[in-house]
Amino acid sequence: MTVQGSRPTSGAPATAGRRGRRPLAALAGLLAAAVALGVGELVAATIGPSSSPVVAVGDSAITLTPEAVKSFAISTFGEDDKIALVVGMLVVIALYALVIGLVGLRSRRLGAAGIALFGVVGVLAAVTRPTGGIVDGLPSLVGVFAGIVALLALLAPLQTTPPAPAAAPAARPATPSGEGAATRLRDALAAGDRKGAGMDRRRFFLTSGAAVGVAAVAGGGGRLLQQRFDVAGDRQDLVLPRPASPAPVLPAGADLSGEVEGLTPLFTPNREFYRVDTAITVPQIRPTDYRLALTGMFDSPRSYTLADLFGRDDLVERDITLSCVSNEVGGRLAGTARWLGVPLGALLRENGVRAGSTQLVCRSKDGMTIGAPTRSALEVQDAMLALGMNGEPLPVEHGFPVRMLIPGLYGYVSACKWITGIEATTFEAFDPYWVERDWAAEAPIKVFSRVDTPAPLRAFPAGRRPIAGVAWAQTRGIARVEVRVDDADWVDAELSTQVDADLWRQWVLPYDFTPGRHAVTVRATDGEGRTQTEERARPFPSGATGWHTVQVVAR
Ligand SMILES: Nc1nc2c(c(=O)[nH]1)N[C@H]1C(S)=C(S)[C@@H](COP(=O)(O)O)O[C@H]1N2
Ligand SMILES: [Mo]
Repeated sequence: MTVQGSRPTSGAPATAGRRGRRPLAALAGLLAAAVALGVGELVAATIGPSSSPVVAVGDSAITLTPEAVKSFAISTFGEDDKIALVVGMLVVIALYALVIGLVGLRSRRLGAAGIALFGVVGVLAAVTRPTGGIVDGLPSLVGVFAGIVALLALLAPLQTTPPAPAAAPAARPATPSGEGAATRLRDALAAGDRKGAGMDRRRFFLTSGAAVGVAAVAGGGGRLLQQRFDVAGDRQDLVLPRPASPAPVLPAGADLSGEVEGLTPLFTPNREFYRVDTAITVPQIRPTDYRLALTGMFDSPRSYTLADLFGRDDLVERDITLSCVSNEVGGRLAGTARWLGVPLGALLRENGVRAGSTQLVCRSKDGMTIGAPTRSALEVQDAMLALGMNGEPLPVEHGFPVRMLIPGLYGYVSACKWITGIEATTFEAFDPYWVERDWAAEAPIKVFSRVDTPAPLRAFPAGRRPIAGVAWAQTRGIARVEVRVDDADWVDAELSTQVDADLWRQWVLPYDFTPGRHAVTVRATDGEGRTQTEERARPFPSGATGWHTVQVVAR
């Protein structure tokens, strides 16, 4: 390292200044983006959380993302897939903004155009969402306007010299010749640049401080104000009606999780229930605003308020396991709850659903479309429009105030959350969201089993301990679960008492583990005698298959 090198000769300040401006220009881009996003949040507070530029772009990103990437996101980030998406988006925006700042240093017009482009993306995303309207573009529009103003205000102090003379010295070879240095000095002086760097640092940092303030106050305030759309309070105030038909009493031995550590309990607490949907902001529906409209192939379709549904005298309470088509072998995208709801078949019949309808297209507040077979909706026992989950109104993330459930079908073809419409139609007439993305139009649940304990690769003392897990095949039930350790023969596990074919069953097999590594494999057979196939298949397009094997270590 040379001390001389770090302190350039007299001719260099203009060059160094120009270089010194670059990081500041990049910072200007970043701050301008922050102002744009912050102001966008503030305006979104007047329209609704889903008009927020970040949310709108994120929603569109989810819609446009190829299924392979989405499956990867679900299996990698699980419930945090949306957080991962938003963080990823913010990183991309930040990088883009840094570049815009640098571009803006060369040409303010291009810089402004760069931010405007970013706004166009936001506006397009917001207005083209399935439930988007023209006003939803406003937050992006106003945000971008504020962002451009901020960018220009931040770049101005970096460009106190007219561009031409400032650029000229830098273009010259940086020879330490007296002639070049003199010219540069003259240029700099002519430009009225007393610091020799062509910028006003003090003003830049003052403006930056103001930009940070605007971004933080508008963004933070906007987020706070958006909370007025939250319906958590309204949900708290609701009192669930009593079912005309309560859930059957659980038989003894229905839940073995108290006896076996690590075994999945029969009922999944609401807070732990898996969540899969495309909503970055959870749709908020006020109970008093709620309407369910039946349309299409009905003789006398009507619409229902939440009070209509709550006030019915045919409400049922049932225990049902729900599972996701994206569940991998051994996966945890399944849960069991005690649901309270309106029998779906009765509701459809009283509206005169026509015999020609093969598909019910369910629409949700967030614009999702889920297509369920009309026949299943009519004939599957305990298919319902659920209002309650484990004794509470549906949690907001799980579809408040109303969702559909049809035992025996994966969630993406039956379990529409935040449901606001049911259109009776045919499979030929309409491809719902997932089918448009090439998932199977009809998707009955495949028989599935999972080892919960011993946990993979966590060593335990050799000797006797239970191997245990769950298995499910809704509507058909589980008839048998077999376990194989290493290359030994299959052994039947003991099953928890069956509650109903729509619920999963726990299974337990006490086993004497010798020291060392062991491979534990499970396979289940459903009530119709179908045993899980060993053949591995990915979740796409109609559900994963294959035996779950865990590698365990006894010491
Ligand atoms: N409105 C809406 N409903 C939806 C979805 C969605 O993305 N949007 N996802 C479906 C899928 S794929 C599944 S597996 C279940 C999951 O329900 P849960 O989040 O309550 O577990 O909801 C279904 N209903
Ligand atoms: Mo799903």
